Amino acid sequence: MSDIIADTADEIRTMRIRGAGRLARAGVNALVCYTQRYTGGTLKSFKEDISRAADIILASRPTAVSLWNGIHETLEEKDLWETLEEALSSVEDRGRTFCSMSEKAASIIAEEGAKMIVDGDVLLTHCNSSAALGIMKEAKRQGKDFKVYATESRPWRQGLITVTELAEADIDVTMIVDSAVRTVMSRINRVFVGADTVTSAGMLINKIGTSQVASAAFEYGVQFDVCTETFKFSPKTLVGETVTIEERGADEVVTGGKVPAKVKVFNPVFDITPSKYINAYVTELGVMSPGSVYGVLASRHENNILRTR
Ligand code: RI2
Repeated sequence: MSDIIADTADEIRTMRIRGAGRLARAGVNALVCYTQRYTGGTLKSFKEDISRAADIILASRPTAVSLWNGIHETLEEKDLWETLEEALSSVEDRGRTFCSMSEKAASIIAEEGAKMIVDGDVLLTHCNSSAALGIMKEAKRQGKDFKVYATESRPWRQGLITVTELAEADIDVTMIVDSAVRTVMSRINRVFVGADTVTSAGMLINKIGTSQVASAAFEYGVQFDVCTETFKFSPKTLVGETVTIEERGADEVVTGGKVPAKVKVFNPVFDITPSKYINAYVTELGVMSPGSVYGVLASRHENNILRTR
């Protein structure tokens, strides 16, 4: 398989490309580049090759449904292709459209979410979500005066990226360790987090620790909002599939990878936040309740609900 497919899959697997939105666009873009460079084959060989390429990209990380949605959107017309030329232009056009819609969604979310921030707000965010940070940067650009607490987000410490980005945007930001969330919650009046996958029942799958942030927010009566493009809504959950939670190696948890003898390490990357803790999903279609997710998915997939697997 070509370098662009293997290299992109490797960059996603090793988290050099990360963040659910970004990795979906990178996976789709790899298929587009592969297609642009495809020479000398037949329609039959292209169909086999692009399916293999898609499988390699999809196997890179299992949880964020944005990648699955992006790849499936790009290859949606596969059964209708009649010539190689038609196949090549379909993949290119659909892939480019997915990436540009995803980027446009991010800027709409930034505008929608920024409306929710008022002067004096004290926000909390977890891990590193480009959707959540886009909202904060837009609110700052509009001149709003607010503060942000950001978790460290062990084991990868993506919180460092978050605080760096916010400080560069001149936003008042304080970093905390993950276990300080309950301690600071009395100072917080709104939580903004990102999403890796949202189920048809409105449950959130996001970075490990998100559900603890949500339950602390619930306990303190703090608004907990999820910032996400609707391509992170999972059509697979419409037909009863559960979401695979990625587990990664012990070396990410134990410094230097040296685990003491007889010690096991469990390193789940994401967790599940029940919909009862979530006030709203801030999306490119507007701000919606967890109960609205089913309707968005059902209307989008009503004709091919059984083909979502
Ligand atoms: P955006 C990240 O996962 C975090 O869980 C973050 O909340 C989510 O993706 C969404 O990120 P990881 O790739 O799409 O760091 O909002 O495991 O950037």
